[in-house]
Amino acid sequence: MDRQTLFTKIAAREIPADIVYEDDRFLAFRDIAPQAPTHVLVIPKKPIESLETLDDADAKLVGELFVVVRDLARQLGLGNGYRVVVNCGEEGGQTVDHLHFHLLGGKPLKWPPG
Ligand code: D5M
Repeated sequence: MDRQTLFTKIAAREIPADIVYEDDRFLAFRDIAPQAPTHVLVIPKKPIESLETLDDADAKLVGELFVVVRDLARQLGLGNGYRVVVNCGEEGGQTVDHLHFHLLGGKPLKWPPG
């Protein structure tokens, strides 16, 4: 059986979330602790642990995830720009062991992040 994570539980509707997009392979929902006016997490439903453990065989899946992110940014009105972030590992600030892309926008974002 596939590994369960907080995010697979959201996908299974075992934990509530504000879902903004879903198809058979991907899910997007609003972050519970938004760091920008728009802050959405986009995940593959496949429970890939992190970018670090990504299989080469999943490269196409991740490329397609980027297309979902692009389309969502358009749908969510982020025409003035946005940021996509993947936190990886402890020092990268990853707190949920299920690959996720943060889509942030709706205000001018500062650089660099902390
Ligand atoms: O990002 C993990 C993100 O997951 C962090 O920004 C909070 C968010 N989070 C945690 N629990 C939930 C629920 N239940 N709904 C929505 N968002 C959630 P990381 O890059 O791993 O630090």
